[in-house]
Amino acid sequence: MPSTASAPGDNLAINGQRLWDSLMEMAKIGPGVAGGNNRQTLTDEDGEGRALFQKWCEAAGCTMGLDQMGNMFARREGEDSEALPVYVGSHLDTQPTGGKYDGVLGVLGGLEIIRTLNDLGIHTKHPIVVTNFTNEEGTRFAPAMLASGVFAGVHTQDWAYSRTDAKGLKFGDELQRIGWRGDEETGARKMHAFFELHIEQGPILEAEQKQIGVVTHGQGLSWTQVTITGKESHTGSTPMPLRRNAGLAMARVLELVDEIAWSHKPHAVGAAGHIEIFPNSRNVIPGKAVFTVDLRSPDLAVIEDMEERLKEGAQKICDDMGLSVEFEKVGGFDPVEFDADCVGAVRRAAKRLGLSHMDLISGAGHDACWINRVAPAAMVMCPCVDGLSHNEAEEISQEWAAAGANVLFHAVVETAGIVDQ
Ligand code: HGY
Ligand code: MN
Ligand code: MN
Repeated sequence: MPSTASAPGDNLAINGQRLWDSLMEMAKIGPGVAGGNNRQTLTDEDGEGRALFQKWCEAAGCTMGLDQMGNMFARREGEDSEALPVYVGSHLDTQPTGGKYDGVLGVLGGLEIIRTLNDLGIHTKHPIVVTNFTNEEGTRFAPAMLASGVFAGVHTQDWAYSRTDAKGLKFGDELQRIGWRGDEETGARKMHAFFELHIEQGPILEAEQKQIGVVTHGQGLSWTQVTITGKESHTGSTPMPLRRNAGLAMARVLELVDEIAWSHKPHAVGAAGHIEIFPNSRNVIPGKAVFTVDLRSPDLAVIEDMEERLKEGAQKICDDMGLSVEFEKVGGFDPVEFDADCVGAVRRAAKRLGLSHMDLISGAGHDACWINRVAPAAMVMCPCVDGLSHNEAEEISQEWAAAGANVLFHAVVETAGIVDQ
């Protein structure tokens, strides 16, 4: 990583109230039913959120770019226009029962850096680009981090365009429909570095009473879609020995997933968040069950062991019950170690600002996990109340948001290099 010029003075800070107001303004788009958000990727609400973000970026003097995956780029010029930009961002799409801060804090925290540099009249050597990555959540179109994955060369764009949602609508068609399919070749942009601010989405920072997480690693993820096929029949007149109950087999497999994850305590985790049962009628024995098993660990060997035991165990359960089972890997990435220089910039910023901080392994996946393959990357985390996320009750304090954005500001500006202030 190229050397950095002077870091910003520790008196330099973002405008926490403006950041908070922008978060609340964005939260009005695609509201949930319980105070959070349902702004799923490539919906009209996602399009509205993109338009608001673009309006704000243009008002801050940025020039906008858009690639063929709908990734958005808001560029603030640097003194050296040839220098590779420092990128900073995250995602604006949410879960169906999402919170107001997951992803959004990272995008609007990046915008707040631009707004603050404008206020202070600071010029940086490297340009700075604020980024919104499409479909980080992977909830409507699997896998998660789809567009940052294409940007990093992990997925082909054609494969990404072919991904379908529960109604059979294709990613590429939906991106076109909402009018956010750009012309830029995805991944053609080269980065000097990438920084992402994100809420922790777990309980550690709050429990340890730390304001900042210096994210050194991201745990790995494996998504296996399991399809179990039995036989529909009457729930009343079918004798127990004759039943081929896909729902029961799924329940036994989910019990097995829990056991496997616990066997690798304290770090491994496992569950299924996506579950579909067919025909889902009150008086029909389920003939089919389709569900996605989400397995995670900071240790790749553990992930591989859990995947193997899932397949072996599920196959035995189904064989014993006279049902068939198929497995499809629908997402995953290896554990990530972030760039030491970028992590150092985050840690120096937290120290300079006198904020309590600790090293952290990210439990959730993030766009930075893929971008780390094509550019030096690091993450800043702030606590969230009760560690809760992917729930409309997700909450952070204004102070936590400002502290995280200040560390992001200092790390980004130190890396971009200050020319004058
Ligand atoms: O699944 C994840 O870890 C991320 O929230 N998309
Ligand atoms: Mn996120
Ligand atoms: Mn999320």
